[in-house]
Order: sequence, then C-alpha cells, then structure tokens
Amino acid sequence: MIHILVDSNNTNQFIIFSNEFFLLSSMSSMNILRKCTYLFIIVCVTTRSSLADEFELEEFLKREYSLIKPYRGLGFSSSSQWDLMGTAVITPDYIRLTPDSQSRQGAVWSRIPFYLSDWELKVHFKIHGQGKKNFNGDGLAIWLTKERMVNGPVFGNMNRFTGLGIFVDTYPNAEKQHDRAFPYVSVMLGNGTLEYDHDKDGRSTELGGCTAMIRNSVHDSFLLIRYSHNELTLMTDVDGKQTYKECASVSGLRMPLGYYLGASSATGDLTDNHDLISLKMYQLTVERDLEEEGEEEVLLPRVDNMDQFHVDVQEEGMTAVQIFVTVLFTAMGLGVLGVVGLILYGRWKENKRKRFY
Ligand SMILES: [Ca+2]
Repeated sequence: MIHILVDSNNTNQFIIFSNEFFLLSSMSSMNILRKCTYLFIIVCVTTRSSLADEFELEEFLKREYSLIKPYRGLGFSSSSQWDLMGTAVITPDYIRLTPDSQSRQGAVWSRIPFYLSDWELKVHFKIHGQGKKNFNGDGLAIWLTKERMVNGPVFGNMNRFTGLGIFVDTYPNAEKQHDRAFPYVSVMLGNGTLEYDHDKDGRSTELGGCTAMIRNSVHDSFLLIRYSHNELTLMTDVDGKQTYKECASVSGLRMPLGYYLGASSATGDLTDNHDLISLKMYQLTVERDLEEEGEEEVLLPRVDNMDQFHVDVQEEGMTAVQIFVTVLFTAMGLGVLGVVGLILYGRWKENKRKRFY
C-alpha cells in the first residue's frame, strides 16, 4: 500500500510504504528503498523546475505574432494571422518562400499590427540548393515595417521601406569584397527615403552585420533579434551548438509601434530554396526608468545621432498651401481694411461738410 505525504510547505511530495511492508523487508531492501525514494525526490524536483521554465517561456511567447508548425489555415482562412504572397507555399514542416528556381519572389506577412515595445524574435530557417558556392542567391529578409504585402527588389520586398530589415544575403553582388565572406547577415533601418543598394549588398545603409555560413548546412539556422531599451541586438546560431553569437548591436534605435512582421525572399538568375520554419516572438518584461517613461512617441524609425536619419525641419519655411492661405487671408484682410477705411473717410468728410455749413 502506498501513501503520499505532502510536506508542510506543500512543495515536495514523498512516498512511504505502510508498516506491514517494512516488517517483511530486510535491511538491504530498506537501503534500496531509501535510495529509490531519494532518486524519486530528485526526479520530482528537477522535472518540476524544468516544466516551470518551459511554462514561463511559453507564457511570454506571443502566439498572435508567431508562426509555428502546424501552419493551420495560414494565408487562406479568414482567421489566419498571416498572409502568403507570391511563390510562398506551405508544407507540413516549413514555409517555402521560394523554390530553387529563377526569378521567384515569395513572402509571408502578419495581418496584425505589432505593439510590443520590448521583444525577442527567434527565426528558424534553412537555405539550400543545387547551385555551387557563390552561384546561388539571393537570400531572405525578416521585416518589421510600416508597409506590408508589396513585392520589390529588396529580397522580395519594396525598396525605400519604413522600418527594420534583417537581411540574410547569400550572394556577393559587389566585386572585390575581400573583407567579408558570404552569406552575410545584416541590419538596416529604413525611414521611407533611404535606399537599399543591391549592387553594393546594402553596405551604405548597413548598421551592422556578420558572416554566417548557413547555406547547405547540416545544421538548422537560427537568428535572434532582440529589441529592448532602444537597443537592437542581432545574434546567430548556425553551427549546431545551440548557442547564440552576437552579430550586430545598435543602440539608440527608435522604432514606432503598429508596424507589421514579415519574411520575404527572392531569386534572380541564381537560385536557392528559402525555407522558413518558424518565427517565435517573445515579449520581454523590462523595467523602465522615469526618463524612458517620458519619451515621446516615435513617428519615424531612426538611430540617434546618425546623419542618415536626420530629417530637416523647416521651421522658417512654408509649404505652398500655407503660402496660398497666408496670401489669401492677407488680401482679404487688406480688402476689409480698405473698405472700412473708405467708409470712415466718407463719414469724416460728410461730418466735416456738415460742420462747415
Ligand atoms: Ca547580395
């Protein structure tokens, strides 16, 4: 017969056997029993804590912003939180943004505007194909942008986008790049006017990046993008060690809320399969100091103290509409003044004539 005892703190459970059983037992079996009990307790405690960790992590996983297997109803059902675009297709194990064939563009975009201010996004993907090294392309991109569902030349998305772009560039377009090996992962922040230059692999607008040997790898590829306290950190886990290495870090980066998450890819003359396996978004709970609480709303993405994000505010100048309205009201004002002046002059003249008589 087995009794289960719960200790006073109600945290651990112990199992004891009833007295009848002990009478029949020898000392050696008691020793075995004691060892089994200790083992049982250890298993109980460790299982409980690992379950707690998992639960804690799950709690912060934001399912509405995540894309996880099975991709039920994705892109088709009205309740789906994601839209598919172009050549993107769903399989049971991944979303293939482009197949290993020429001139394809595919994307997946969230339908829900994104309102987390501190977050962490884990991207699980695979890029593979028949082409030999450096005869493959073009790569994929992860987005958090104002615009969505527009195709174009930046890894299957529009140029002059507004927001964040993380690029996994698998083909070196620019010549003489002895200082960097491809595939190259990088960060760009667009403000609607900055342009990604494909011929230079986006060097002029890059905020940071690193080489990551992800193509045709036996290991799965992971990116981790963390945004907290206005600092963006990009990390990679590409060699199967289950550890993230820092790739880029940008502080003073300001992101507006209400943008859309997406992933896109494109092939040109050179090709690859670009497979997205999951996007897992976690909310980070952070404490904010008074200064951060008082920060005004960010309307346009920018990085503090960076010239390329400096927007000229014409305090003295006026727009065409403002000039027109000003001229119109000035003319009307002068007209009214003129009429009043004439009336007053007429009356003054009249009075003067009356007084004269
Ligand atoms: Ca490139």
